[in-house]
Amino acid sequence: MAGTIGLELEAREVDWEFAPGRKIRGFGYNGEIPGPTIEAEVGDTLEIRLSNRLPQATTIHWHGIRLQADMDGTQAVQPAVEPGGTFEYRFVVPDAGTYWYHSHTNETEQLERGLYGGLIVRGPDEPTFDGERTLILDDLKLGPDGDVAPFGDEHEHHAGREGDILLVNGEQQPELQIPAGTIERWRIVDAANTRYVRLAVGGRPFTIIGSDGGLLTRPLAAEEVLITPGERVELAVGPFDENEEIEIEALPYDRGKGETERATLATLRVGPAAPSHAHIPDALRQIDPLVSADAEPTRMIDLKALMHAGKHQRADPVRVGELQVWDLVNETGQDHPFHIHGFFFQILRQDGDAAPVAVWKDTVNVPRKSRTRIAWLPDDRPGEWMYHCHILEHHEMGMMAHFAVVP
Ligand SMILES: [Cu+2]
Repeated sequence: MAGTIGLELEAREVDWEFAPGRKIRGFGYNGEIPGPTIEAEVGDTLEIRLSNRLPQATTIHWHGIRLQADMDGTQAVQPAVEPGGTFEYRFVVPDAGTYWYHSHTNETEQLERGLYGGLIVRGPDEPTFDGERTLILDDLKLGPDGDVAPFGDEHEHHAGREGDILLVNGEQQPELQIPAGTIERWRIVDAANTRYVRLAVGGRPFTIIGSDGGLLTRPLAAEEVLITPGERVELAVGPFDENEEIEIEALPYDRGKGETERATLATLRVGPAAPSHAHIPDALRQIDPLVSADAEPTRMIDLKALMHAGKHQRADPVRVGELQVWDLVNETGQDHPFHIHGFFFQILRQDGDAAPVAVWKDTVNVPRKSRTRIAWLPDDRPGEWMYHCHILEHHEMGMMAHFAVVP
């Protein structure tokens, strides 16, 4: 039975102790960074009252949720909530998966300071695991004085903002525990402004079971996975042997700004064995293709032009029920994670190759000098929507466009 989940989220300043004895002035929901993880079941109604105790205006975007346009949390659909003000978000969560919520106002500062949290929606037929955790990845850029580095630096506008301090659930290099012999479901979100994370679990094999819009059609064996800002991935991790100590790592990746160094995100300590009841079926889910991978594009989006055209761009409207096949063309020298609000798409091709597995996405990395073809169907939720690069500094600079879904 679908229910209603009521929650108050108070955005306010918080002393953020991201490492023992190291504090900065953060922005949190209910005093926490990340904010409280919201857990719901498919069909539930969320009634969330945002109250703003910050010294600046804010809004909340419900990243990945197929909600009505007026609840999307952008300033295209609501006025920003001024300090002392409130706003009531009310929407149904129609799809199982790993989502997240975050500020959509002065994002470059508000997300860097911690205004984000997880949103988990469970379906009736979830695979069985021995444990589950949500890991929200982030980084933090500090100045020489140990405080958050100033915002709006010219270099950041082009290259994005990356910090040396890597965070998992708001903490630098936390220790995680897992019982030996067990398999856990890890729901991972990249909440960083810019940082790409090529994630590995000590070089051990794991299984990718989900992406932005819930489960894949079938599990995929892997030893690493790239997660770009805004994206989610779900992994089945384990089993490990007693007393093992495993580094959860970010492997080097070059997004067009030079290769990053390998870094430790967290340490996983394996404790005494526990019985396992985990079962990952060979078929996780049915996803019907929207269209064949050879479909001709109905629209081309030139990311280079989008990046340089400045703010307040407007793209052509799309009509409810008319299939969209978009070619995302990236002729710039860096990768860009393309995010569309309110709708899922399927990846048809990446640089000419058909996508290996059907999956619902709302954010996809378009590597530099390449193109990605996506298909999506505007269902009956007309209104004002947008797409943008999820490197927040690019978004702020204007690498975005508003568009209407019209009846
Ligand atoms: Cu970008």
